[in-house]
Amino acid sequence: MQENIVVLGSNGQIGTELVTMLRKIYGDDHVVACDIRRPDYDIKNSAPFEFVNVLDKEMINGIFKKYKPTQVYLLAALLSATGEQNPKLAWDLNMNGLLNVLDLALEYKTAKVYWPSSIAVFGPNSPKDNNSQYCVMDPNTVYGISKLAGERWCEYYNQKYGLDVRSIRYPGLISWKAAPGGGTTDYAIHIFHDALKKGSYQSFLNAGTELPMMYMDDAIRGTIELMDAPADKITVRSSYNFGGVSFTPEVLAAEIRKHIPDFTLSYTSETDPRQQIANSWPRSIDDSTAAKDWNWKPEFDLSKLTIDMLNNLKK
Ligand code: AKB
Repeated sequence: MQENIVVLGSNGQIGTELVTMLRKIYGDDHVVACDIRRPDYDIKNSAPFEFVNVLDKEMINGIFKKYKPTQVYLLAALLSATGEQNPKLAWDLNMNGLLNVLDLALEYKTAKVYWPSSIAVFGPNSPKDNNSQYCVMDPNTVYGISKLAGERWCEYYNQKYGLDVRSIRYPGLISWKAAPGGGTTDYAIHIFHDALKKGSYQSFLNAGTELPMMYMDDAIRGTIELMDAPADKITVRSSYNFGGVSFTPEVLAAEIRKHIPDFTLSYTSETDPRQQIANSWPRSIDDSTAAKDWNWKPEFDLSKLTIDMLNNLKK
């Protein structure tokens, strides 16, 4: 069957790479990129782009009507750090954007919906290591609260209305193509840019702050593998734990030093508000359910992702 795919929030860190990969698989004309920010390429002579605000239900309705998508990816969101600066907007965008899409997907009988969750669903009383799929979850950021509530809505629409909605709890995503968008894990991207530009980096997270991370290539591959998995293999309709690698700023710096021997790492003298968010998140994730259900296996370890980041940023 020919797929028609709509990606809402296409110009962010994930969307930029997901759209490219989906267009490679399904063809340019079958993947519609939608965002409130216009892309920096020529829209008239390129694959389809639509200006869409996911909070405007009429506007999204127009997209469903025009393209009759078989798959919809909803990526538009405010992340952990920017969410804390504007909690009400974060709740509105992260929650009402999702409900708008779930309702329209039912109305237009969209075959599959994808919506990303995050390790931000865990909180200060969650375990710290190898967090299981189902453990205490008491997020204390508005981003985490909205992601946990969104997961419950996804499962609800699946169980009540039979909507085939799929989701992954992303860790911090490391990539070089598009800038990250206001997260707590963004230091792990900034460090590469500064290592190449200045030979030094000042981290806003403290030494010893270990967090789950993943290279974008793995994240995109895993996302598409989940969407391609047969529906009867999907046992989690809230959101799958998804693991890659875990490291602290100093471990990452030591890896970078293997390629840039003079690279130095320091830390901000004032405690950054993002530290408190990082402290509430786990160090590592148990993703055995994703491995069992749809054969998830990451390919990039710390050494491989460091080499790939540095090689691509040098170009
Ligand atoms: C963030 O730091 O907010 C995101 C995330 C882990 O969801 N990268």
